[in-house]
Amino acid sequence: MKKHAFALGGAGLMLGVSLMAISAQELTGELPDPPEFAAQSEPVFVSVGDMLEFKALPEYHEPDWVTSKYVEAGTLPPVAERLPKEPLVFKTGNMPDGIGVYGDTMRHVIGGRPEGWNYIGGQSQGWGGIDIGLSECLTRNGPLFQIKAEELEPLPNLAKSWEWSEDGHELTMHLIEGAKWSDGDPFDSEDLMFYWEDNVNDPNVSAVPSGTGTPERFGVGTTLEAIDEYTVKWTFEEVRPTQYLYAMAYDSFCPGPSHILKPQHPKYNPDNTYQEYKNAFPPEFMNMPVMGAWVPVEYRADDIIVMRRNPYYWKVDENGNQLPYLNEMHYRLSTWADRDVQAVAGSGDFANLEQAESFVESLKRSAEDSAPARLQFGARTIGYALRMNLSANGWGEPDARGQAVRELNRELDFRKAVSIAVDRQRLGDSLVRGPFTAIYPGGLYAGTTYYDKASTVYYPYNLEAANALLDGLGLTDTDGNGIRNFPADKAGGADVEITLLANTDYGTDTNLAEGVIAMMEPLGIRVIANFQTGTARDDMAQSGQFDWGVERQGAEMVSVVQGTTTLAPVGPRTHTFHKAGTDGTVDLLPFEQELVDVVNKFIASSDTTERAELMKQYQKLFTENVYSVGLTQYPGALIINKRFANIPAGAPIFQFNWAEDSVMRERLFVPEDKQGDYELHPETLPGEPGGAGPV
Ligand code: BQZ
Repeated sequence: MKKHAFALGGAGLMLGVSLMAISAQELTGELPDPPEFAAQSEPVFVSVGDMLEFKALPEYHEPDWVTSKYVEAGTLPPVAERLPKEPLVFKTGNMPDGIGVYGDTMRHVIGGRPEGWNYIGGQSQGWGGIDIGLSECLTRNGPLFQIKAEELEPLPNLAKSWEWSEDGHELTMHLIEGAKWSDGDPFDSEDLMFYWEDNVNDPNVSAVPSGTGTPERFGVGTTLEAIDEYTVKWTFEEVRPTQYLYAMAYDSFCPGPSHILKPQHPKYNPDNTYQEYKNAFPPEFMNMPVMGAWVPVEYRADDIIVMRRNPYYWKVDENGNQLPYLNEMHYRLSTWADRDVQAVAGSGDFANLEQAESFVESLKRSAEDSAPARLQFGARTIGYALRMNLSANGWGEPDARGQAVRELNRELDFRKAVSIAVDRQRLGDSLVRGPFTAIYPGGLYAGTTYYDKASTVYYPYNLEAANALLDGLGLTDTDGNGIRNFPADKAGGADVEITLLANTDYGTDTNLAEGVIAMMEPLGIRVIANFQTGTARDDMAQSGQFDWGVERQGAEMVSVVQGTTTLAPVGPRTHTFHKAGTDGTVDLLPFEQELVDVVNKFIASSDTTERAELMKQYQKLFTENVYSVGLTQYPGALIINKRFANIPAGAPIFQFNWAEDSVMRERLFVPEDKQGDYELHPETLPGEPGGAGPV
């Protein structure tokens, strides 16, 4: 066993005294408890029936101007004919400020940019709540933060009810009946089947922009069939896998308008390529039919997207008022950091304060009595990790250097060395000082339902041991330039150079990435920044074109039940940093196979004790094998302009979904005496699909 050590100089590496081989036990340490940080408000826990139900009401109402300008003019059917047989009714008792009034606008500011309106064809609309608002889904998870733990199950939405067969393999789902797209076209099971058959199950379509629209998201071997226009039946290999109900919510089962998408799909229009299908509805295409509360009516590149109320929206309050209360929605096309600034300053209305570098300034300005916005911190549900591409069989088509890096990534001692070379406390402090950040060892977040500290293995900062581990892997600096070299038979014995992918839309992502790059220097590893804007970064991450990536973690690390199939590579395309290679298989490492088995058992189980036990096994496997290198974890804060009413107490910025879903924007309203004059297209409705805009 070679026994070298590297006494670490600032710039280079020097041969020093030898070090004993290091055992795994010596590398572990006591994980410090996160500093105390109490969320500023707690949810009021209720049952689903306290929040909503589906039923016909004796009468319905709409804004007066809709009646006088459209219905009485004969260009729009009466509101009762525009609503489904049994609309979704929000219960007044669950609305903090009760029945609302019509008017006003919510002014979002976002850092993304719209690629187009074909969400199920894989196009992003720029995030920040646009797609969440447009793409109503079979079930709904965001508001689950206020559902009693013992009753936790996805909320009904486009699917108003469902029942399991005796043997637990079949789930019959009943759709809302008589609902319509925003252009008046009926919503029915044809929309679901087009999404399922011609997007999720068509490998030529990367269904939904986050890449989660894959068949395995709903279970290997799962089938879906339409029984009639308002009934579908799922058939699963597992018995009663309630887990998949979470996958039927945003972002992975939100059907698109098949009546205008199908004619563009190559299966129905052989003249079109898949790329032409994906791009058939560019951002300039106005009035895209949606099931959401607002319809895009104006788009100005790099400036703004304006949306107007959907006259066919299928939700009402208990007095029969058709929702939404807000007539208009803005998405100012700016940066994510500007979203925080504008929300605090009052020129914007909403922000998920998620970049820790903005905390102190935002807190200072929101503390003043005159502050236009309310800022409330929630639990620590934002976390970052360094993820390594673990595919060695071609995912992302690496060159020789890239292949050599991936083979290193698959070595536990390499991942351990990288992990213990990261000073997590210093990294967190580099973002913001104070009680916010916590050392995050990877895996499930501390403070969440399935977290178990005793199952969490932590390898604390230990630079000397890190270098010894790399020595043990035969990575020595053979040409004396201060950078270790691959073994001679790998990448021609070149310097160990690793690219690090990060999202330039966020200062936090690139700050953390820069920190990791700096902390790898004493190891004699050259990490090269590969910083890309949001959509490009997302595309590179989803297609495997990366060695390492610093990335904000998904909801699966917070709630486990949301995004469960991304916890391990249970299918060829379900995982974020280990997908199938060119032969269609995922070259799982032994511990990954164990993770897959644990996750599949979790999905197949409805026993809460067993599920908790399985997640302890998951956490131990994940952290002792450094599946990803946890970096830092901190709380987010919801910033919403004070004029809005019906904001649910304790709404987290990120838990089962983002706050744009959780606060239920369709129920928010502004009391008349507080309404601003922000509507850009007052008393107008969306026009014809593809038309010029509001009429
Ligand atoms: C929240 C969110 C709503 C995507 C996006 C963005 C994409 C990712 C992620 C967040 C933005 C905001 O997050 O940062 O606060 O408003 O939109 O969808 O980061 O690049 O691909 O997963 O949700």
